[in-house]
Amino acid sequence: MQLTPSPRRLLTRRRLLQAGISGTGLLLGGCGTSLFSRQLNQVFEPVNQQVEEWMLRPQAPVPEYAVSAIEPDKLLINTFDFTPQIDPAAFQLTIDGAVERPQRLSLADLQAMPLTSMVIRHVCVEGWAAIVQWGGVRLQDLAALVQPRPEARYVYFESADGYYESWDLPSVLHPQTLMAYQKNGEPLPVQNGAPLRLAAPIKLGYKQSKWVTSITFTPQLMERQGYWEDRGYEWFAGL
Ligand SMILES: Nc1nc2c(c(=O)[nH]1)N[C@H]1C(S)=C(S)[C@@H](COP(=O)(O)O)O[C@H]1N2
Ligand SMILES: [Mo]
Repeated sequence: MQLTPSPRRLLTRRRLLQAGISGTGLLLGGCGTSLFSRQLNQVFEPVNQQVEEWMLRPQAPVPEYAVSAIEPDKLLINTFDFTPQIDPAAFQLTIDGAVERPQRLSLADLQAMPLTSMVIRHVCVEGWAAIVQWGGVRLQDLAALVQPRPEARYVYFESADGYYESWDLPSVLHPQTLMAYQKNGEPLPVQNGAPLRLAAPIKLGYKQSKWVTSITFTPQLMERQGYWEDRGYEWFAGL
């Protein structure tokens, strides 16, 4: 695993545009797909054909709900131990591992990236579900920034409370997999994972790490797979 300390790169919309990533459309808009493909080709070629293929394979978006369908009282707090207090001004997200350009991003850096908002159903294996709106940055956009190497197959998420998770790369690159900093149109509450948590309609609740501090691309799944997985729960946990 590469742990090169990277010089801090300031993420601006302009820089994203220079990298060939536009803020609109991406894989969700049918008419934007070919333009996005061309832009991605510029970003990746010839670095990473396998990852590029996954990014461009059309992954059907999960249908979303209307804002009026949000169920604010149904999203229960589910935290295995304690609620870490993270100073948002000092917060840094590390993205490293099998990537060409490791990054350390502040909340301001993340908020300067295109914001995606979605209203989806959160499903916990413990027998409850809630329709919730999440707003944040697509993992797909973060991947385009760090440029996963060809051997990257899995992604590990470490959290400030000691929670950890691993995901398959295609699910990470799904257009509705977000690093969220908003819930129901407001800044993410600390109990729900502030400043930054995973949110996606394609996996069960326990895959959706709160208080994420680092994201690491890896060639292999390690023995340590996830907090609940290592206690007997299913790893893929797709919905
Ligand atoms: N860091 C961390 N992330 C976590 C958990 C946790 O205990 N710690 N619990 C998981 C479970 S089981 C669920 S259902 C959701 C709950 O998210 P919520 O508390 O925002 O409703 O967070 C997931 N992410
Ligand atoms: Mo859960």
